[in-house]
Amino acid sequence: MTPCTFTLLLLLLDTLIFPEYGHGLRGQKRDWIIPPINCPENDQGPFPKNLVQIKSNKDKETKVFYSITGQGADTIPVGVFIIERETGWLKVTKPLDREKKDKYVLYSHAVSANGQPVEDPMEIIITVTDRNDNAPQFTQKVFRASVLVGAEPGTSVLRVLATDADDSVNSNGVVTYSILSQVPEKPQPGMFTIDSSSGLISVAKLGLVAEAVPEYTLEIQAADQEGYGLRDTATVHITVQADGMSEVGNGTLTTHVLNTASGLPAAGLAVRLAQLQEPGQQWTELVQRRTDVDGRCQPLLEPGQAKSGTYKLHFETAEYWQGQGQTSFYPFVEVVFIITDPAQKLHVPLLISPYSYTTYRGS
Ligand SMILES: [Ca+2]
Ligand SMILES: [Ca+2]
Repeated sequence: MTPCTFTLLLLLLDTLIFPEYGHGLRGQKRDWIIPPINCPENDQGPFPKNLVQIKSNKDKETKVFYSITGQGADTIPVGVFIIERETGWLKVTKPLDREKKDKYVLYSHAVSANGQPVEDPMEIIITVTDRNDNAPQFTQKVFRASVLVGAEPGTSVLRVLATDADDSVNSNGVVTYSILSQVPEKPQPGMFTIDSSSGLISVAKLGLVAEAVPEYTLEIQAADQEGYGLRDTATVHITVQADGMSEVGNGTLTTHVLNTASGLPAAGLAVRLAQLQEPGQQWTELVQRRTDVDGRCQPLLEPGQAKSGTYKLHFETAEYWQGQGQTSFYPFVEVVFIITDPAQKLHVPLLISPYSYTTYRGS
């Protein structure tokens, strides 16, 4: 019988015997494998609860007393594990939480009545085994995204994320995503799909028309245990966006923001539109937007909404650069302009770098 199967057998009997050395077999000590003791988390007791009985074969010759040291025994967290001095029963005193600590390393000691060690200290590893005691959690309750009108199937819209504190080695901590509902179900259900493992939402079918359905609302789910365990839901609002400047109607005010340092659209940048209340110096905020992955957002003024007057576009540039891991010379950028002809469409873009910005009047 190999030492390994020997100790395994001893564990099945709930007893862990100090390995015996000697017998002329040099190096045998290193070959001994003490298998970890499994202790499920969140056990409801009653406590203290027996885990394993530690035993020294020296007890045939002399009275043996047992003790344990290590994390969870005599160092913080003290007293999670105790051992009965005379019987050697190792016990756990309270429910464990794998998500806080998944392994304890203890040492068991055996001494004789006069306090002399009768064995070398034996390492005992207690592995806290997982239970599915955490539901997945979406990082946001509400997600927003936009997609261009007529987008082809396969076009990426947004990646959502849910986390689960349980063990990702088993299915307790692995999240499966799905779409529960789509409102409205026009022109048909299933316009979007979600990758069950990555959380990437993409267009599934042709037929996204802004005039017909300007916004879709999806109810999405994240569930553990292959999609059948604990779950969380979130809402995704997807705006169907007219294609840039070309399809924006007359009288609308639009913007886009370009990061000239990277040459890429500036996504996630907060934009606010305010109008000057004349006569006077009072600004009235009209609308707030956030740029999408294309650096664009829904029109700030819809057709027919614009009136003659003085307007101000406020761009939260510092927040954007912070998000890029950079600092900006400008805490924000404000562009003030006058609308004289409300029927004329107006496009006011902003090109930014950490130390400069440019704007112009487009159409
Ligand atoms: Ca879980
Ligand atoms: Ca758990």
